[in-house]
Amino acid sequence: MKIFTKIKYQLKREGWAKQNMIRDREERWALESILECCDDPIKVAGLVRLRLGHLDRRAKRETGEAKHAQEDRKDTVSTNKGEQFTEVETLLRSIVTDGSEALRAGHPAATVDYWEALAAGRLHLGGSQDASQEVAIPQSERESLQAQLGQGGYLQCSTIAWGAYGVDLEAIAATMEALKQAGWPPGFIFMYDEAWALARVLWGVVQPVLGHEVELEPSLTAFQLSTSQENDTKTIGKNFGWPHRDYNFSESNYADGTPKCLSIWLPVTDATLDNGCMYVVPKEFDPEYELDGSYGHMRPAIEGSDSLSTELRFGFQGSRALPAPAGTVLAWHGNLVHWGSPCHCTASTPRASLAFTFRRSDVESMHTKGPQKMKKSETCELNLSQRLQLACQSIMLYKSWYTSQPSFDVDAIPPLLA
Ligand SMILES: O=C(O)CCC(=O)C(=O)O
Repeated sequence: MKIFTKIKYQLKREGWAKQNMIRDREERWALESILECCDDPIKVAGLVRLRLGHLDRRAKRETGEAKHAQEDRKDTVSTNKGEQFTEVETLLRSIVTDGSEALRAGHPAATVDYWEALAAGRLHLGGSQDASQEVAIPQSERESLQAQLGQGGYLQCSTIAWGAYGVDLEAIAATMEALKQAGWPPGFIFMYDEAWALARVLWGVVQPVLGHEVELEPSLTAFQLSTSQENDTKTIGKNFGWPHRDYNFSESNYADGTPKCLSIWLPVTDATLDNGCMYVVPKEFDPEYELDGSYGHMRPAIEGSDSLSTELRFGFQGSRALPAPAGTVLAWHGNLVHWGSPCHCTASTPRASLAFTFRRSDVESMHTKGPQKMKKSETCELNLSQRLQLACQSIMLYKSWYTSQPSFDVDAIPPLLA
């Protein structure tokens, strides 16, 4: 039996490798044909439409297959849990597209007072916001950050005086804890002005490092861990513990290795070996760093052929833990292998952190059903409803992290349903 499982697994792997090769070849043909007729816009538009037609067809088939698989799974789990899941997911989806209008009439989450009271008045919603304030990174520091990034694929910057930009990290951390106590996932910290003031400061770090104007992807999220004793399930907002890449090589770099985007991770409590810090694999230890056509590129860690083994496809000996005091900006290339560790029972304060992706403004960004990428000035104009959309979109974007370990914990968001 064991040998059959192994053969099946190897065949599957070969299948993936073949499929990637075929897709790359197809992509190359399409792009070359477009290049050949680029002085004829009508022809170019025709070829692009043809190509998109194929991609849509494929996406439809894959969504259909995923839906079938989900329905099959649903039949095998308790219908009770299945129904609850659908109710929450349906509500989240409608908030992503319609904002606070999707909440029942009179829902407290549609009011500023509710959110400000939850933050004990320490954070605000709807105050005046200022996009003009800039963080000025001295040239020598910029060069040192660029050198760190170029060498290892990641950087650490701990020189930002957050208080000077009106960002009280302690108040943010306390509010994330209050959100947790009230049943809200940590991504709802983006309901508050101060989380957006923090994001705007990051523009001043990312732009000089990438040497280009950048925009914020709508995939921002937040983490609020609990000690393993308090909660050992994968509820929303817990660490992403499997080694992974945020994007593949070509989504995150030009062909010559110049980065198109930067993933940013910022702890608002100290992040320690005890309470859950980040781990990275410096690119020198990652043989698949650039190999986005290969089977393992987006699978640096997967379950092995039996339930007790894990298959790792990077030099794990070179992995590095990055403990970081509150307010340290960690950044990495989108294709760098990384993960976040859980909070150990010995830790007194579980780690809380925020995560963002900034992408060069001349590069195509991700498209979502809800809010799209933002310029710095646009983050000053987000109202309560749009912030709700972003927080719910974040849950939907990352839900695979929560479904894969035992289940998507609907009980983590009762306030939305109340
Ligand atoms: O905070 C964590 O546990 C993981 C963060 C992460 O993997 C990410 O932001 O991409």
